[in-house]
Amino acid sequence: MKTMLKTSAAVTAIALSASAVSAEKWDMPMAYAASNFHSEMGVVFADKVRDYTGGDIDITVHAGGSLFKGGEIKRAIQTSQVPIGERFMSAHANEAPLLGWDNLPFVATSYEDNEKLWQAAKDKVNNQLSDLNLVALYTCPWPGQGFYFKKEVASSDDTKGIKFRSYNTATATFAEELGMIPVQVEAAELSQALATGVAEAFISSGSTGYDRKVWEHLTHYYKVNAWLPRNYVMVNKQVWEGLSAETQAAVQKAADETGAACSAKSAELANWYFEQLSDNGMKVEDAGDGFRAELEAIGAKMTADWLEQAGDDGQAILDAYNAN
Ligand code: PCA
Repeated sequence: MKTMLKTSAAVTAIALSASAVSAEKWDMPMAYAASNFHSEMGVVFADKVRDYTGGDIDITVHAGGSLFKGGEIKRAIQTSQVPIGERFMSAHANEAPLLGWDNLPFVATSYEDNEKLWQAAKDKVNNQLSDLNLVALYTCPWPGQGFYFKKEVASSDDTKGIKFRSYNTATATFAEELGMIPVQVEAAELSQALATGVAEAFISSGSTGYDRKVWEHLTHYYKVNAWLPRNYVMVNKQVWEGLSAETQAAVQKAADETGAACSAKSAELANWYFEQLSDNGMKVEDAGDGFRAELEAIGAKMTADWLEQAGDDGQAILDAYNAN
């Protein structure tokens, strides 16, 4: 009996020390404002992970580019400076064109179609991310993308020479096609760029315009709804592969639930953001027919360019999307 007690005490001690050793603290840099729904959902995810792993993984969210700037987050994860983080997926399309799958103008402009496109793209995107030493846990769409200006714009005649804040190579191309001068600026630094005149227009959702209070500098928002780009929460591949199957399943469950909740939140907020822009004095309207026709022509060219860069995999994604 005595021996048994001793043995069981020893087993308990080992179990305790094993769980103490396996309890991991993960810092999770995120690129966008702490009050933005993406970042709030990052905190929901962290809470779920803590819950479903029984405290084995304890994630601390660092929003707003505070730990690593938006443009540095992917590399920080790839090189194991942090195990996990979040970023805008198509910002990485310069390195891996396939990751621009969600940046194709006027291809999938509702949440439903955007989800359909993601289902068509998912396996290929995950293969691509694996080559980059990353594993995506969940993705979440921004509301539709439209144009912010500080004057009325009826066609490209009105956009020539404007300094345009872009967030990836595709939006820089869009700007150039409209005769504008692109400059890449992080969302976290957007208010400052507008205040100092580094940028005087940009493309984004109502969400980022609201977060950055752009009505302090700009006057017009055109609801083009060109695409719904996604953020993704990614983890370093070795870190992921080092987890037990049970822990992976717990983290993935947290990720699946958070991804679905985040997407629903985005849809729920889309019009609310427009109301906030409008309540703060901006003119929020649909682009005029002439401007829209120009944007659609540029969009078709951008999709053709993407297909050239993304090759057969890109074509397969669009084919699968169109077949459904
Ligand atoms: N907001 C982010 C990306 C897309 C969006 O709606 C930004 O403007 O940087």
